[in-house]
Amino acid sequence: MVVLSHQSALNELFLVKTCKSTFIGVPEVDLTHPEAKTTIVKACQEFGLFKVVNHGVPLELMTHLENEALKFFMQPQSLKDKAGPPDPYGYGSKRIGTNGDLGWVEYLLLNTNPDVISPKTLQLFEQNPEMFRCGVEEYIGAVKKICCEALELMADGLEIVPRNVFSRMIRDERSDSCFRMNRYPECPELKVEALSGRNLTGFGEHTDPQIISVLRSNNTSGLQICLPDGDGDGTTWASIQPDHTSFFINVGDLLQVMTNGSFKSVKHRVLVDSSMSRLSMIYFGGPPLNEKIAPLPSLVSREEESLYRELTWLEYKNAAYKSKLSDNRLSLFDKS
Ligand code: GA4
Repeated sequence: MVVLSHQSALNELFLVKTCKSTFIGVPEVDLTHPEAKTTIVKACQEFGLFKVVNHGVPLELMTHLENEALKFFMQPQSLKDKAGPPDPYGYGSKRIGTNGDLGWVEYLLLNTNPDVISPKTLQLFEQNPEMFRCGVEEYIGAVKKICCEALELMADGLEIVPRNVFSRMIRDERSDSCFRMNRYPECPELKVEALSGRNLTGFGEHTDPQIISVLRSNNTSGLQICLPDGDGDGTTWASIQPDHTSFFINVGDLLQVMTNGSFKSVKHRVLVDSSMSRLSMIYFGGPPLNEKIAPLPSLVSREEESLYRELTWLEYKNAAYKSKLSDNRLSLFDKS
């Protein structure tokens, strides 16, 4: 019999039953294509996710930061722990948020305002903290640009003026956005017979609270989205083919609210691969904390059609951080 070396760690909290899931092709968008606005709107309404190709961000810019992140994660645990626990920013391992969620993941969560890579995190890049800081800043600059272009195309596609109705919140210097680097270590134990038919949860199912998220990962699979039409038991997970040259953009809760439910804040999760580690970097674009969020008047013809009430991002964010990962946070906006 094979003895599992990490059996106690691979406890029920991480293991999920393998359920039927297939790879789906997600809509691909070239932001410079004349039809881009139509494809994006359709994708946001149907899936809440699309893939950005031909974006012009050099692969080296992505791989440079990925390598810096890997250098960080390869350090001894005791060193990494000095950049934690997350408050919510900083280094975290296995614990996600503060309400008992666990995942087979280690991560660095950073606030994106320039001066907020905390000294405790920065000091860990002992050999070259500046290199890391520059890598992060350069990467965020590039991703933020793509994010704003996509948001402007969404406004065009929805025929909303001005077209910066969403992007202005991200461009605002008080924008409360964050950046996350996740490493999902491979788990060879998953191959042993005793665990056949089981998957390991890297990051449990959830929706992103912000406006929009831009993800880039290495070529290890794991990301799954929940499809709108269930197969009877209500949940169908679809795997997303990784593509280290592209970005994946998904709708967040605030964008679902502002579009009055037309765009879907897609439920997603990450499962662990048995033989390859997954490294992902995600930019979460959020508005300033005091920004009032409600369905846009131009998308609601009569008051009764408005599905959500108004909240500030601060109110929503505070409530979100008190919730469990899989909670339905959007219900806080519900009118009824
Ligand atoms: C999900 C999206 C982002 O990763 C995140 C996460 C945050 C965290 O890891 O601290 C949360 C989660 C996320 C939503 C509910 C709360 C807060 C963990 C958690 C259980 C950084 C975010 O903004 O919200």
